[in-house]
Amino acid sequence: TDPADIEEIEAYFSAKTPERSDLFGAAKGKNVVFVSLESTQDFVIGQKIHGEEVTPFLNELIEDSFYFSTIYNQTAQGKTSDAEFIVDTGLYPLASGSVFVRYPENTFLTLPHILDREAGYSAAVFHGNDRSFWNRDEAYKAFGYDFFFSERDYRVTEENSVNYGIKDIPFFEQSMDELADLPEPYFAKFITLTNHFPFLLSEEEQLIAPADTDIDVVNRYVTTVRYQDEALKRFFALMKERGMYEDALFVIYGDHYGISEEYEAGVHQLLGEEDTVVNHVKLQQVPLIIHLPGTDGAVIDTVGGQIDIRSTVLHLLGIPTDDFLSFSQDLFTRKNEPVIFRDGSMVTEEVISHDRLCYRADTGQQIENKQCSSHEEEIREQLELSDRLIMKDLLRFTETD
Ligand code: GP9
Ligand code: MN
Repeated sequence: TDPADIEEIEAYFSAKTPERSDLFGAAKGKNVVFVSLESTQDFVIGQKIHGEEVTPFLNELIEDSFYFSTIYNQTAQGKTSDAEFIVDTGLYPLASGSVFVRYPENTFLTLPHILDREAGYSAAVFHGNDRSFWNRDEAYKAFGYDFFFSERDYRVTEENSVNYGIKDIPFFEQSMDELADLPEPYFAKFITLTNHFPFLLSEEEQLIAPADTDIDVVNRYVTTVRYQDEALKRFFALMKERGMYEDALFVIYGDHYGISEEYEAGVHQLLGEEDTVVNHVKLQQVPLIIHLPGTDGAVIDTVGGQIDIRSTVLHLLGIPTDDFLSFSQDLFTRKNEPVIFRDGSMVTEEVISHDRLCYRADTGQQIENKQCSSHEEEIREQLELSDRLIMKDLLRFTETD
């Protein structure tokens, strides 16, 4: 490796100086609890089907949370593992495959590493699937996780599981003892599973009737999202029961779309909207809810991406991000810069690019390509630098511990 590589990349980042909002340090020293919501798109938030809310618990939680209403998922082929990678590293996923599978031996500077180094946090992941899925058991070692609770650590039966494994309610219930035992302060990530394609749930467990669009996948999706919402409600109740709620900062985000383009007509039908390019792009939004007990909430409509979650959390924890090589920008001070997707398309507050065409974000009207192309160089540069950091394992030349 040419040492000029890392110097060039360091120079790129040192030209950017993060700002501080009044919320810098508002959650200092708190335990950090992440919940990665399987296949959860933002359109379900506040949505009603047959007059009933799909996410009653989250809708209520949002009242006293920071709800970031315009956050795009930036995942590619690595799906859940891409979301994890993006959030932990502030880098972009690869154009093909999953970093977890392709580069598990790399040196990365992740949220667990930073929290450990700056504030002595331990780090754990809770997930009901087999530990080798997405090569997590290997990747998590490089990512600085001290504990990984997976399928083998849960009591999984025929009745308490569906599809990929243990259902979300018993999953949270059975996680509580281990969570309570983690050395504090801790960073704990829960990855839900029940709301996974093809969205299966027995009729007795459906807390809302399926939707009635022409697409069955979409109709079922509503029921598994509703179930997941109930699981979150249970989790928060358990946190409160055990006196663990007050000391935690909760960060809840959707990992990627659940309804692929193939079935998307059902979503447009459900939302009563047209099947347009811009509506399709907007369906790539995922919820991001940050809940800090005792702090008033706000709806923040800044356009951002999953990549920004890391700096936003560090901001709340009072950890400066100035010298970290990442593309993450804290969402409380984020500038109107493009949110970049792996395929080179992007969104800003004003414009949306998709398949090399340019649209107005508000009306969806197609506009001249030059209204999008001013960002092209920056997009190429970011994706190229990110790829280079990963593929040449350049972070091993920086201090990570
Ligand atoms: C499996 C879960 C789902 O462990 O993370 O994976 P996905 O198919 O969404 O990437
Ligand atoms: Mn997923």
